[in-house]
Amino acid sequence: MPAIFNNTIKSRNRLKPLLWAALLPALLVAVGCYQDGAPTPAAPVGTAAVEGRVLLPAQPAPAGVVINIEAREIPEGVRVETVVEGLEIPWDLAFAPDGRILITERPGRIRVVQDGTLQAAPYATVNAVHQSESGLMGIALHPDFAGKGYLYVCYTYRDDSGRLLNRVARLTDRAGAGTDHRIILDAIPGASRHDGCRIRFGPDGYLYVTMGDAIVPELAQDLDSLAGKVLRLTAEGAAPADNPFPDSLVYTYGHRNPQGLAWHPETGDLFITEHGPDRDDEVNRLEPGSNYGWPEVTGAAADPRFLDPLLSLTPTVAIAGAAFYSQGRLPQSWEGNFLFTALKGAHLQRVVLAPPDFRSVQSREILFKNEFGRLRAVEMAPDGYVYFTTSNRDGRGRPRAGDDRLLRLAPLPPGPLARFQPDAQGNFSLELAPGTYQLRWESAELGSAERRIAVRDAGKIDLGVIELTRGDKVFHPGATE
Ligand SMILES: [Ca+2]
Repeated sequence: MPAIFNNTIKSRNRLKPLLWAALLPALLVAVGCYQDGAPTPAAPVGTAAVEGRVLLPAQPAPAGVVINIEAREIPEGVRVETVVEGLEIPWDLAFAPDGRILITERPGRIRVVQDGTLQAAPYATVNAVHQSESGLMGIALHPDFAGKGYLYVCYTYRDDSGRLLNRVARLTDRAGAGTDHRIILDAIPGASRHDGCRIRFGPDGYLYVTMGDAIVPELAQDLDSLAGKVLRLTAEGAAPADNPFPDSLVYTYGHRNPQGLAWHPETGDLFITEHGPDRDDEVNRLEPGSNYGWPEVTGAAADPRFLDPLLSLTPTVAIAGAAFYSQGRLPQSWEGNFLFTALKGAHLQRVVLAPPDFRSVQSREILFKNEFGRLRAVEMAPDGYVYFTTSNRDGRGRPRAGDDRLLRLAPLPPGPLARFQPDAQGNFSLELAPGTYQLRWESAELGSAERRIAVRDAGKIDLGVIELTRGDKVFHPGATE
C-alpha cells in the first residue's frame, strides 16, 4: 500500500497580532509550526480543517502556561512483530485486563505471556486428548474476569468407554494460575477431527461455542445433537430463555467445522468461519435458529432451506480463527475489517465489508502468504494490536526456527512530528490531508490528552473541547509509545 500524504501537516496560524502582544515572551518563543526543522510544504487541495479548543483555566492563557499540539500521521500499511517464540501449537488467545496474554496449546497447556515474556511454567494444564486436530482449543475470559477470575476452555477428552468427546470447563484465576477446574458443559460429540471449540462471550454476556460435526456429518442437521452447531449458553452452562429453540443450547445448525467467531464492532452481527470439505470454506453471518446447510449443501446453494455464506473459498485454504479490527493502533482504513487466518493457505486475510450494513464483501486482501507458515488464531486485543499465531508444529506444517510464534500486527512508524500552539483563547486549526493522525495536546502545567482522528476528505472536522488531564498515561487508539 502506498504511503500517502506524509508531508502535508500544516498549521493555519489564527493568532491575531493584538493577542500576540498580550502573551508572555516565553510563549512567543514557542509559537510557530515546524516539521522536524523542515519547511512546511503547501497544503494540497483536499485538506481538511481540524478545529477545536483547548479548555484553559483562564482566558487568555495565564502566565507560564504553554500548550503544545503535536500531530503525527500513521501511514497506511502494517508491519508484523514477533511477541514470543517457542510455543507448541497455540490454538487460542485471551487477554486479561492486567495485560497478561493467555494462550492455549493444543497438547493441553495454558501458557501466559507477561510483560512480553513467555513464562516457562504453564498457567494451567488440562487433561485433554491431543490426537490429530483435537486437544485443548478455545479459551475465553468471563466478562467480569477482573471480579470473578473465571476463564473457560473447550477441549477434547476421552470418557470411560473410550469415546472422544468435547467439553467446556471453567477455571479460576488465583495467584497467577488457573485452578479449580469445573465442568460447565459435558459430553458433546467429539472426534480426532472436526471439534470446533472456539468459545467467546458475546456482547449479550452469553457464551458462544462452535462445535464441529465430529466427523458424523448428519449430526449437523440433528437438532437433538450438539455437534455441527453454534451453541449459546449462560456462564453456568444453561440455555438462555431467548434461545431460538426452547430449552436448547442450539443457536444455529448445519455447520461442518466452525473455527472462528467474531462480532462486528458496529452492527453487532455475529460472523463465523468454517472449514469446507474439498471445496467451500465459508464465512457465515449467523441468524439465530438458521440452518447453514451442512452436509446437504456447501457454499452458496441458493436453496431457501439454508442460509448462504457471505464468502466461500474454493479451493479451500483451511480457514481458521477470525476477528474484527476496531479502535486499535492500525490505520483507520482497517476499521471494521474482518480478519481470518488460513492454515493450509498460510496467510492472513483481510476482508473489507460493504457499507452500510456490512453483510457483503467489498474487497479482500491476502497478507503474508507463506511468510510465517500456517496461521491459526487471530484476535483483536485491548492494547490495540491484532495478535495472531503460527501453527507449524501441528503435524501438517514445516516448523521453522522459533516456532510456534505469537505475532502481532503493528502500525508502520509514524510520520514526522509537527508541532503547533493554540491561540490565547485555546483555539486551534490544523490543515490535514486525508489519512490517520495521532494528535496530542500537552502542557507541563495542565496535563495531556491524545486523540486519533481519520481525515477522509476536504471539509471541517470539529474536535470540540479538548480537556487536558493529569494522571497515568493510558492506551489511546493509535497512541505511539
Ligand atoms: Ca454452509
